Amino acid sequence: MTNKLEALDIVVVGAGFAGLYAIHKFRELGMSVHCLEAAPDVGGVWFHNRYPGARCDVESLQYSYSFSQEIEADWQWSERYAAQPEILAYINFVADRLDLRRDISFMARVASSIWNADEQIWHITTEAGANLQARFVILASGGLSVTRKPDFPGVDSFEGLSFHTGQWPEEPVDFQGKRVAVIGTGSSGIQAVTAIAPQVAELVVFQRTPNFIIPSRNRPLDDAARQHWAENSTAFRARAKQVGTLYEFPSVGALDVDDAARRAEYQRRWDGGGVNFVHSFNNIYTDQAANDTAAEFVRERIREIVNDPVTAAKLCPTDHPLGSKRICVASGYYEAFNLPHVKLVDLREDSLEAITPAGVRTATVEHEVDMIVFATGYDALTGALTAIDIRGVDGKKLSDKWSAGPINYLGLMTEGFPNMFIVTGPGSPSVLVNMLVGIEQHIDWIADCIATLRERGAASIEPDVSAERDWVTQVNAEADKTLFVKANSWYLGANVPGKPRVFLPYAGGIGRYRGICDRVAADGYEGFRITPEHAPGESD
Ligand code: N01
Repeated sequence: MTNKLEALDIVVVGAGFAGLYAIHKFRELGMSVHCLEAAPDVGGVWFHNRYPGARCDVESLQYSYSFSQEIEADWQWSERYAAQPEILAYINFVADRLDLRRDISFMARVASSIWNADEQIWHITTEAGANLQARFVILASGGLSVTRKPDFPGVDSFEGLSFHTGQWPEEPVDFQGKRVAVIGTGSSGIQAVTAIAPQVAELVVFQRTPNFIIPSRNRPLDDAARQHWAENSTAFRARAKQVGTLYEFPSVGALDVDDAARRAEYQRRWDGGGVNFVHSFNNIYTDQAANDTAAEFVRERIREIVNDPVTAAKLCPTDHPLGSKRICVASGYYEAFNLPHVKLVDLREDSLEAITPAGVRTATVEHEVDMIVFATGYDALTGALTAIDIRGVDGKKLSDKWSAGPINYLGLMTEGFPNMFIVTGPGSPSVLVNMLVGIEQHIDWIADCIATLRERGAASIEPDVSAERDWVTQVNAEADKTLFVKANSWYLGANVPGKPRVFLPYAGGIGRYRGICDRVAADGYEGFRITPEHAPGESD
């Protein structure tokens, strides 16, 4: 990559869904934009998550861009829930269609981003030593892009093949006839187990926390379903801007109806499949007693499906409310434990002591395997941001500022780091809504903001300290209204030792969040400090 010595208007970090839309959007505004991507091609998490069974649990028709009717009309999804190869093909289709690659440098992992207050310019450096300058930096580096492999003793001593679901190799992995360990039973682990189980000679699943897993009921999309979407897409997309994903949102609580009606509703949604189950009643996320009824319904299904009662009991989640850890979706997961060669190890009974050259050793036994799949998650929402050496006003480091939690305003910016925008990071609805809806809302808002600064001849923007303090309070207050705070989840950073325990996403909903962001903009960017062009350094 050649160095660009003249300052660009925009540098975008990351060429996933968010970064690609950002390139398109800023080009449309006539701005110079360049994107830096660590991977060899576009796709973000969908480039890396090639593990068997990887599939999105937001329906494909909704998990797609809405900004271009032409793109929507020219792409056909084949299944209700698209698998990773199809999502990656879609992302490539969009990149080609909009000719985005000419403004992307691949294999260009950003090492640092340093603000120069005199020039009011960001200086960005890649690990390979390329340098860029830009007035604005858009961090579209992904909320679930920094994988986490626990520091198990001997973790690197294994002599077989090992993989992390989030860094899966491009070449196919042959599981046929192999003995395989899967460590971790979140969304990635359970999908991998479901896909791998029929292929292998032996599968050992290492579970620390059992999760609630709803069947997906995936199926091919027929012409009628596609036509229904096409005919209604304007209305559907408008509604999605308010609710995120188009689930059925009821107006009654789980305890407002009698037992028979409640069970019937759970059964209907279980049979329908997907995350829609969590929205069976309007208080599943907020009322423990209501949540208990949904949780017990799922536990009954587990006991019904899994033949061995001891294994079924281990698979039943009891230590957190349903949905307070990200709900999982896959058909066939519980059924896999009825296969004679699939075994569950409950790490709460028999702790994981070490990875050995031959496999995985627990307190009681060494499980010898040919392959280990680490499905152990991510340093979510903040990991990709603090991994970059970002220094703002007076050389202040982002990682220092966020050492006790990611202080920010609207999830979009943080004080002391002018002209640096974060896409779907902490403090925004991000992972709690359909990512595509959140991404488009963010990029559109940021683009309007930057266009307004240009019109006003302003040089920089950053939040007020008081505005970000109030926003953090609001984010915490929204979380406290929910049961999310009752689980040790990655939403709270609880999966990363030493990470501050702070509920990271904004739980107030995308509709309310959108309203707040729009109002802030309409009120002249209330809570932000805007520095005029002719007064460099004034924001210090
Ligand atoms: O990661 P996770 P993921 N010893 O953090 C276990 C999205 N996504 O990659 O729960 C033993 O959820 C850990 O155990 P515990 C989605 O938002 C979406 O699965 O911490 N076990 C857990 O079981 C999702 O939520 C889709 O006790 C250890 C697992 O590893 C997010 O990505 C598909 C351990 C990690 O689960 C992340 O999902 C895939 C240790 N030391 C992903 N450390 C779809 O759309 C961790 N674990 C369908």
